[in-house]
Amino acid sequence: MSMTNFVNAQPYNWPYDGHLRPDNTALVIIDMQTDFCGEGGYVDKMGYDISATRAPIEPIKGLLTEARRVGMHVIHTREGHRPDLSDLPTNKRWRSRQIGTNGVGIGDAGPCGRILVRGEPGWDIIPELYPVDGEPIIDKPGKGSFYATDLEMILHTRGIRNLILTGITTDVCVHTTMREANDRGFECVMLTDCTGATDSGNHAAAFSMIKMQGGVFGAVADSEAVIAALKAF
Ligand code: C5J
Repeated sequence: MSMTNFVNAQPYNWPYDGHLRPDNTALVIIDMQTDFCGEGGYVDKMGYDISATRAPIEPIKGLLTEARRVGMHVIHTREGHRPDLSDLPTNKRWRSRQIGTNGVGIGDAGPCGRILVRGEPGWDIIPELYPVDGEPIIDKPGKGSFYATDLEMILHTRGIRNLILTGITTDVCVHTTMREANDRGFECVMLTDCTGATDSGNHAAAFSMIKMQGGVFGAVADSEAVIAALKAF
């Protein structure tokens, strides 16, 4: 007899085939870096309200504890660039200097060090969610977690096919990662309370988009539903 295990999700219970197991599933925590949710970081300096990008910290913490308890894969990502900025497209840098930062953008010095530059304090993952041994960290130069990284190889090597997507920001790096993953055949769910955006309308729209066409990119749930499903293990 084959056991099925689902997360209560929309627009379908996730994963589609009921094969949710700690060994074939990863909790992916995207870009929970000081630059995106800390005081003096990039998002703060742009003038956005960091309470929106800090909101997922506690829900992710709860889910992370449960994921570690059941031995599920946990993968972290960080957006950032080499100190010589050789992997920073000039248009990305130009655009980042346009809004609210007095010309200070990616690669420039800010209160938390050079913005989104690898090795700088603001670039690193916040202490509350810091990875432990055995949890891979994917350093990515773009918004998606697959482009110019070894994430896909790590997922295949570990036999992972289901991805639980969390982190910031909902409409940028988390959504881009979901789209990249979906096109590669990974079965994805994104969690409403474990994500955050700099604009609440964009946060809501990001989830609305996922639910179109029978779940065009996957499914939508919250951490409570995932934790309930993980109680089986
Ligand atoms: C952004 C991200 N918003 N992690 N990055 O520039 O979503």
